[in-house]
Amino acid sequence: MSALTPAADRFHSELTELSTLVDGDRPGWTRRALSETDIAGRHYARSLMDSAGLSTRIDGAGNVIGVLPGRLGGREIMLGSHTDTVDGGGRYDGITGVLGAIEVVRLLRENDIRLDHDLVVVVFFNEEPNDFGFFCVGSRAMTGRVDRSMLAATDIHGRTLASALPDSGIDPEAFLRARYDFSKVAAFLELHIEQGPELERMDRQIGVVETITGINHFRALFTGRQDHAGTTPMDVRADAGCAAAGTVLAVEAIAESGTNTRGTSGQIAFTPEAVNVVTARAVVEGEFRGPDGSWLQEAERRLTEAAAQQAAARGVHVEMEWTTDDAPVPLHQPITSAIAEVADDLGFSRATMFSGAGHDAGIIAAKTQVGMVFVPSHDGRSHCPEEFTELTDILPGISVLLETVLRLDSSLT
Ligand code: HGY
Ligand code: MN
Ligand code: MN
Repeated sequence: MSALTPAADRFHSELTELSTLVDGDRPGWTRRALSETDIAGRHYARSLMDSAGLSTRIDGAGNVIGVLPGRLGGREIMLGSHTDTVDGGGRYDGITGVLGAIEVVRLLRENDIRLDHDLVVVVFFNEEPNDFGFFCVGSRAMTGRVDRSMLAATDIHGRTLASALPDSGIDPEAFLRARYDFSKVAAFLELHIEQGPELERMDRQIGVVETITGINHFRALFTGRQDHAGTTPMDVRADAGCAAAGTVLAVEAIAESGTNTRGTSGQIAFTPEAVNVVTARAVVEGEFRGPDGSWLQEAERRLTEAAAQQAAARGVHVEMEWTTDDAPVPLHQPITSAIAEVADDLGFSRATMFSGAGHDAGIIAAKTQVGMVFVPSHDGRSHCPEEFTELTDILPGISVLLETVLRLDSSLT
């Protein structure tokens, strides 16, 4: 195995370089999709893919796709993750899996190992939620889960996704047609940091993901009446801000009623933003997550009702949109077993896990067999600037990724 040991220094310097391509006006390590820095990040990843020997192209949805041809041709094993981040995010979410996949390609080539399958590496466009209410945008386009109504979705300033995409070099019509032919993909693997505390708590090196959480993402728009904060009596107000606040608390209460369920209102905006004006318009965006699809449907129903009550009690109008409605995704047993076996054979401790984070792997799982390899996150922190994984904790993940590719290459057709 020693010849196939990931090059720690190389990986570390690339991780440093890519993670520091950040938006200087934002906190943390920010490289949001649809921004200049995201373009720079994907450009950098593509240059590494080119120099690793992949033939690269960008599809209609902004996904960077690199191919290392195999001996037999026509059948593929696909690896991938993303390079965009949340606002104020961390250095490891996404890029660990992108750089890990590129490292796998290099190790194969440096050791003159030619796979039977073509090895395809994908940098998925826009994995994190964008301002239009969508996430995993590139993988959805590749799997045909996008439509024209998505292009018409607006951000809080009224700009449409269709008008934002060209700034990232994406033609909206090409976006709708950017389907990938998954009939030739035998398996998909994604390496990722855990983003939670379980592996560290259990003192395990590798997480083998069994299920990826379901995510129901909402946007609630409350329209009330703008009035003077000092002269308008409480009983005649239509305060959109209060209806929004009641909805935020309903999200918390509903999420607390389930097992391993989560509810978060991560974004709220009041218009106008003035301390002495009753709020005319409020927008709350948030989501429910959990391992049980029927609970998510019930949570969706309960929140829609709660928001309607909060609005009606104040003479406020509400429009509730559920922009994504992704059921929990069980990953594929032949692939998860292969990952577990590889981890055991390489002498890494491991655990099977539930992923509370969403991933492109969950979208791709509708089209081919999918497995995910997790490595620990220090203190379980993620989506924050403190997000950290020791290099010595990442390298076992790359080794497992590589060895799983080798095994699947010989066992899958
Ligand atoms: O939001 C998520 O779970 C992921 O990190 N994109
Ligand atoms: Mn993330
Ligand atoms: Mn991620």
